[in-house]
Amino acid sequence: MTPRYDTTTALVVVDVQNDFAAPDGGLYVSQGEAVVPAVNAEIDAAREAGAMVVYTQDWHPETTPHFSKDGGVWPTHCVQGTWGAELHPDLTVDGPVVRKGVDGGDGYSGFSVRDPVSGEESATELGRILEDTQIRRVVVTGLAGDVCVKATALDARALGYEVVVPLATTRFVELEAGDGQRAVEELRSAGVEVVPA
Ligand code: VGL
Ligand code: ZN
Repeated sequence: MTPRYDTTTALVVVDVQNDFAAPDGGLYVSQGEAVVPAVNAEIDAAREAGAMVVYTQDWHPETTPHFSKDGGVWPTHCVQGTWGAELHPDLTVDGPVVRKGVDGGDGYSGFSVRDPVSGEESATELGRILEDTQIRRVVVTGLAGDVCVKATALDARALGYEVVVPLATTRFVELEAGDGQRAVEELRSAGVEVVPA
């Protein structure tokens, strides 16, 4: 089901990038390519209603404690300037793109960056973009549902927005089996409206 859009609603499209959404991507999320038409349909609905669309892009340096080769948990993905970091070629792009992870932090949430060494958090432009346009409701879509979509939706809730996550527009990476189901429960307990696919 498509959430309703209006000028106080923002659609946030999280990390629909080749490394997550293409079968030969560096951190392919199973069925990740299936989110592209589903997200495009949301983008069309949002644009028709005059709602803003904002994109995030995972944008890591070559070396970061985010990657398993450097002591983290993830295979190398979304390295700045590479094919894998590009937004999926079939995604409709019409709005600002906020890059995260740029400084070597994990950058899970579109709203904050965390310094990998000090652990200190600071804000990205996403929060300011939503404040400047008087947004009260945020629809969070994209990849991956149990990582960056979850972190972005939880931060949006913490910032006081009404938050909707349509499951048809996301897929789970499941670093550990059950992460997807746990993410849905966590989102629901935080007051996020999780729309069944
Ligand atoms: C993501 C794992 C590592 C995501 C980003 O976009 O969900 N997942 N980096
Ligand atoms: Zn990443």
